[in-house]
Amino acid sequence: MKCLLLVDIQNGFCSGGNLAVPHGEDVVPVANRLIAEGRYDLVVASQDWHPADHGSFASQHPGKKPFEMGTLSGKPQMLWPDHCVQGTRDAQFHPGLNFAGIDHIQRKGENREVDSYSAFRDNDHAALTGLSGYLARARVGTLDICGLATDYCVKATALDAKAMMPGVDVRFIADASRGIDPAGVQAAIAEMAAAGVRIMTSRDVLAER
Ligand code: VGL
Ligand code: ZN
Repeated sequence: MKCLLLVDIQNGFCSGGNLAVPHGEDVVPVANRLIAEGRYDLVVASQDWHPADHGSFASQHPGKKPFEMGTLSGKPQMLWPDHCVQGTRDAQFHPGLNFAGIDHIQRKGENREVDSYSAFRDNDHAALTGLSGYLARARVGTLDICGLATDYCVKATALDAKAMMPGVDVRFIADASRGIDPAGVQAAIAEMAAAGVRIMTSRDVLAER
């Protein structure tokens, strides 16, 4: 089974969003092409889904500004602008994304005490989202990962896929992803490659027939 995992392609990470990734919306047509022509058996989308008082928000830390480091449950935490609050437009999938082509949605980041970059588990690794069990039950053998943001949620999701799903061929689709910081993107790609994630383009994937 071949699965496409679309990470956080939400308004909040696109232009006009509360935590906009530069050119984030550019992943939408590429994702749609992969959904339509990628011959996937399964398409899963993760959704950052925070309560309004989530502890990763700088607004919850008096005197702190977004993109400063702070602490959350005693651990270092990048503090973000309020984003992807449950039930708001910011948390909705980008309106251009082929929503009807998505088979399963995995929400994350609902516990205010811990952030969850990965679609598989919280950053402290204490609680699983259930995605690894879902993909294992579906007998997924190839997992293609793309979306937003390469240097945070996409990277964490790909590394966890390698760590938690031994034997699964995990691939990162570069042109269907965008990152927050260019240096961070380069480092993230190196880290994923070192962990055994295969770095691909949508062209490579669509040429597999
Ligand atoms: C993300 C920071 C905070 C992401 C989510 O989707 O990459 N980054 N929440
Ligand atoms: Zn978030």
